[in-house]
Amino acid sequence: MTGLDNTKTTTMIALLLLALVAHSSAVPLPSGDKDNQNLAEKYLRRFYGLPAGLQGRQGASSPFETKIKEMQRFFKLKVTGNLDDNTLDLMKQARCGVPDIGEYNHFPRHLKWQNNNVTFRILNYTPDLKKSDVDRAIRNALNVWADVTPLTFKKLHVGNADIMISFGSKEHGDYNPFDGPDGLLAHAYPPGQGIGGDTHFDEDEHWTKDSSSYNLFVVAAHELGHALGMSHSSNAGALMYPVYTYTTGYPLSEDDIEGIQALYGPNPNPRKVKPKPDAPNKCDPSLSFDAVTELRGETIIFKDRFYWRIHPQMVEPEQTLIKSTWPSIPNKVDAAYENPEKDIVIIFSGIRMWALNGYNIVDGYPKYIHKLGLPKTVRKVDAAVYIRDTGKTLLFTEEDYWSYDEATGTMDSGYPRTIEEDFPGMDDEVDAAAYHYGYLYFFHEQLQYEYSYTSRKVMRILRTNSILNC
Ligand SMILES: [Ca+2]
Ligand SMILES: [Ca+2]
Ligand SMILES: [Ca+2]
Ligand SMILES: [Ca+2]
Ligand SMILES: [Zn+2]
Ligand SMILES: [Zn+2]
Repeated sequence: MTGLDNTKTTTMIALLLLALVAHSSAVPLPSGDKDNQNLAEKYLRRFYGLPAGLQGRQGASSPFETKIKEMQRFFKLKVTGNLDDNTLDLMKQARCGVPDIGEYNHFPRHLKWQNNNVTFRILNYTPDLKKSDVDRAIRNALNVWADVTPLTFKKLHVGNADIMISFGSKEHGDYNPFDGPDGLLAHAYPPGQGIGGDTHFDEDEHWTKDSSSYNLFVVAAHELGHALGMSHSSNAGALMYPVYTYTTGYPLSEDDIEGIQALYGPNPNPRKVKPKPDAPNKCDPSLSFDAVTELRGETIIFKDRFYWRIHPQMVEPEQTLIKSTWPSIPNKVDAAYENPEKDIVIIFSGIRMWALNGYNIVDGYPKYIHKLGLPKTVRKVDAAVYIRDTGKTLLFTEEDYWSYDEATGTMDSGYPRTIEEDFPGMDDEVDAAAYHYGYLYFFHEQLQYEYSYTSRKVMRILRTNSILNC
């Protein structure tokens, strides 16, 4: 504090405080809320065309509320018009820089290349990867689209190509700046002259060929979709979903294929591709579950490549790709259960199982399910449930079930027994099972059976998706 006496310091702090007070809006917000509000406005300006300038923050039908509702509709969140936790969480996720809503996209719709032979050129390389890895990621990303269309891609080394690909950070020459690490990952322009088709990656990201950071192939496949004329999809299973999610295997879903073929038609020499199914809809009356478990007070429901997370404090179940949370767990979960005493969740897929502690995979997994004492003839577990009152885990395999003693780590003798005999009133197979306060909940196809463990009978039959607020 040399050169400043105490009085001066106090005056300066007071002035600073005054300045802060003068800057805050009529309804003061704690600083965290204010940061969130700023983030939300930036997000809605960028992706939903919220007009720039001072916003009427509160009150019905303000532009802010209108835009937040638009975003909530796009992402199939509960449409509250408020900056609730689910909405804010989504705004914080890494994503593509292209706007979500057509009319606010800066470009006319349905642009496509007039010639099916499209050229591309890689102008510079990221230092994050070997040059050959970048070449391969871009080529594979283009092939994803070439597989299902008549398009072909020719690489140029000099001159002007239709799709000019480059890495850059912050302002990088198109007045459409990137933002440093995370947030915006890349953007691309729809087909057309000049900048049309050009595809830019944020060099402030760390690009990888695996799941350790942002995967260049996955992001490139998405961006090149824009470069071919695709816009964003609100289907969380689609490659054109705006939020980054790591996936393996052929990245297009049926929704993406439909979109690109509407522009270019199918491949006259179709290659065999296995499209990813679209995200399951929680209120589909024919919905069945793959697996259900508790996880530290939340309920986790697995279905196809996704899981729903139901938190007691959350209005809407949250749907996420399994791979985006646990890249090493297969896309299909057969069964899962929680042992809350050990604070562990076991996830089964085929003949292997993984253990989670919270959301983290425990070292030493996967292990073979036969380690539990199941015979080698069992190739998968249909459902698993831990009965707190007995310390036993029931494992369902086709029409049988087994009893595993968690304390001794051994399979109880006398098993398997048949589901039909021991659980009268139930179907003879189960998809998923849960246990709460003396009741077992068995899910099979579209139905959920509430079974009293003590009186050994079915008390109620509900729809499977009733636990998803449908
Ligand atoms: Ca171009
Ligand atoms: Ca960024
Ligand atoms: Ca980088
Ligand atoms: Ca199952
Ligand atoms: Zn995008
Ligand atoms: Zn750019």
